[in-house]
Amino acid sequence: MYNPRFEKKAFKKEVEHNVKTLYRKTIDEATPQQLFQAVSYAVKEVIIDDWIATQDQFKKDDPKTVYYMSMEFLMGRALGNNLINMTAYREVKEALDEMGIDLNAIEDQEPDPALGNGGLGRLAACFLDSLATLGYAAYGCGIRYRYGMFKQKIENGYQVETPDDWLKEGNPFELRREEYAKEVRFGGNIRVEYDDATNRTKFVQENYESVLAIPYDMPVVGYGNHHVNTLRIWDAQAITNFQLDSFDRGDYHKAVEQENLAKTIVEVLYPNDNHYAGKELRLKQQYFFVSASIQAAISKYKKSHDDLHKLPEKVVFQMNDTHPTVAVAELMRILLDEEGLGWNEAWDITTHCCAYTNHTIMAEALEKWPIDLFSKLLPRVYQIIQEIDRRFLIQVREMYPGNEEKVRKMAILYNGQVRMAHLAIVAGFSVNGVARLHTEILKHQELKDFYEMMPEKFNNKTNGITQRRFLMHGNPLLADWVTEKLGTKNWITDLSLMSGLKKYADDPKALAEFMDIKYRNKERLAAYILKHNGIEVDPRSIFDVQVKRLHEYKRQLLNILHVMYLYNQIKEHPEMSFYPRTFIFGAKASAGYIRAKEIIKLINSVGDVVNNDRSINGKLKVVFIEDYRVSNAEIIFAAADVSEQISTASKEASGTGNMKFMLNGAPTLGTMDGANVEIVEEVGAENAFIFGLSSEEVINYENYGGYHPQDIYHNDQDIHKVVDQLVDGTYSNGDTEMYRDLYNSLLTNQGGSRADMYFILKDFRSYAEAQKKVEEAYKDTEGWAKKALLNTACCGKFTSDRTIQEYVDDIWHLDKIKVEVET
Ligand code: 26V
Repeated sequence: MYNPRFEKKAFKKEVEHNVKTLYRKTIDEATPQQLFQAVSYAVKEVIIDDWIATQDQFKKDDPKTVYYMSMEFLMGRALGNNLINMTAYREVKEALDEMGIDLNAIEDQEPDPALGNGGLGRLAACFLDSLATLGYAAYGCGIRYRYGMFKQKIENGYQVETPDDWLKEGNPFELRREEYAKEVRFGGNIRVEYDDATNRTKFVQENYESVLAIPYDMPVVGYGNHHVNTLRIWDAQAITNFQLDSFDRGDYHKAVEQENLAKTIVEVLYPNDNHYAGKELRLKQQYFFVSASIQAAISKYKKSHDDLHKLPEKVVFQMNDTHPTVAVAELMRILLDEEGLGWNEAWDITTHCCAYTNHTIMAEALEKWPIDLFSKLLPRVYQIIQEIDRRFLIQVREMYPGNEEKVRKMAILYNGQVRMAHLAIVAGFSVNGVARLHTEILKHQELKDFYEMMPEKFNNKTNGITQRRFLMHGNPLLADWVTEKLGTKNWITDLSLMSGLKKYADDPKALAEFMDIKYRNKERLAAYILKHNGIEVDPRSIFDVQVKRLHEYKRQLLNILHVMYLYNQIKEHPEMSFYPRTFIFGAKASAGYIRAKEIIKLINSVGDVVNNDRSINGKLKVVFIEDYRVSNAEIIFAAADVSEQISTASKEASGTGNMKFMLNGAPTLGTMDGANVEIVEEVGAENAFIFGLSSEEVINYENYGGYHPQDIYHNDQDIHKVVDQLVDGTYSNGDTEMYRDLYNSLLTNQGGSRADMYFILKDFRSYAEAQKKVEEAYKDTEGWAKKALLNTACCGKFTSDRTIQEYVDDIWHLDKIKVEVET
């Protein structure tokens, strides 16, 4: 697709012009960062035209719009992605080449916008990409954190966190939109007034603190369709001019407090993944961006519509987990208190506008706010939740007369807490899980009572990923090969076409080409590892990769214990045949998650011992890639031979890394968990390596008090040895205490949590056998190539384009837009 607006001569001129006006420099004098800025502004220039055209089209067509409400958007770098989606990457690369500028080096100057933790935030980013590509009207609504996900350094094998100052050099793609600012109020008390004129009770919030929410808009460029949606993230600012109630005007303390409130609210992303801590500031963040976003959506609606009853025809709020669930009460508040609607009308509108996605069944991630804290911070919102709860419980009692157990289990307010998931389910018209197995577990275990009472709300939307970033941008060699083999580029927007590659599964030439591309990507990763870790790895070895957040349920510990086992095997049987392996890890641990940090240290310690043992002839290497993030993920997926997806069955809601590996031709070594189940269904069991307990088995053990890891420890010599090596100093320079906690976690019950609650020892043998099968399979070069290619060929289902189309068909019912631009 030729894009005349990136015509080389004009584009070069534009870059030169930008370097001159921004920095008073010539191209030769500019630093790489300055070149990044200059190029980005040149790209933005073109994006803006499409952005305006898209918004004009919205005005004409008045389409239904989805507001994707999320505390996290893990967008990754914008420049390369925008160029890809504007179908200008190649041209711009050439233009810059001619100026002596290397586009890759320029891209590396961009900080990763890391406004998310992991799966949930990256999913939101993939969804925005697909929404724009499919031509739907959508806003991402979130927070413009001053500091995103921390940067991870590994010092002496330990994780050290440093702040992610991502805005330091300025963000060329954002637009500050002061004129759309909204006020958000916290705390104080509610005065009830009777208004004789209207015959209504009024609720007036007094003595509150407030902040001004200022939106920053970032363009979200669709692929090749001139469609540009908006990611709107809110910054907070103190209210200085029209501040303060009259009685405390001049109150210096209050002014300072409001200044601080504004600063702290958006200061930093909570770096927890799957762990709820009940921090007041977190609730402030939630209400802050939710209130601002809902206010903005309503003002926008009212500009061209006069009947709020019809809001559900034009607006849908999708709540990404329970984090934005105050949205339902905030919408009620606006409809009741500001728009003067009655309860029933307001409730009818709200329950047709809000939908909820659940992303985890981990009990420790469920949001339950202490009523005390909640009602103090959000007094009016709390009153509304009380009324929602009161009316809901009447329904429960009607349906289950005399069953007070049901009432207790389902109440929104219970035991001094506000249960956000219950609120989301009661007020939402749709509740979805993120993979088939996950949704089934929700329906029949975690949310059983709700499913029984309102089955029509429940539905599944298996996650997906965008092939634009994770193949076109991350793996250009394979992307070009796919285009050549399929004879079309259409897979870029229709991933089901990948199935056309199946016919090459027995074609030796095609298989060799496929594996040659894999090899070149492994060389690229090997160079990255040498540069960043100083470790030499052999691209001919099997690249066995586990990259994801560090969490016990994801079982990085199982992986590294198995590496320790292999090392023992090689040492004990030096003559044994062993195909060289490189185990690659990447993972951030939440800063306060001690055990996760111990596991990082253990991985690095095992690496130190194994990588420096000359006696094993480099058969085994262990690499921990520092600061795993979107930008290096792209390089890692492209280079992987084996995709480690080894969570305890039932714990990983879906996983999305699994799909990125598959797309890039890496077979899954995994449990029957999350979307792995559907991956195996698509690619065939013979092209994956499945092991371990099933989710039913795990749930059964859990319901009947766990299992006895000691039995395994005492009966399996290899396991015994590996577990003992945690405390015999092998990996800790003789220190027997360094990994004592990990050792104990596997063998002894500990206040409330069972020994080996993630079934690591239970699954160990089965994992080791599956690993053995990987080795055997890899030795058969052509057989392996076939498996790898079939993974790429069968990944069609896992595009986020498919996921989004299902959300549109079943939940959102959006209208498609066609943006017309003259070129
Ligand atoms: C939860 C919490 C709890 C409160 C403190 C901060 C915080 C931050 C994030 C979360 C979200 C945990 C849920 C989550 O990330 N789930 C992941 O969602 C992915 C996308 O659906 C899915 O692929 C992963 O399997 C699932 O773990």
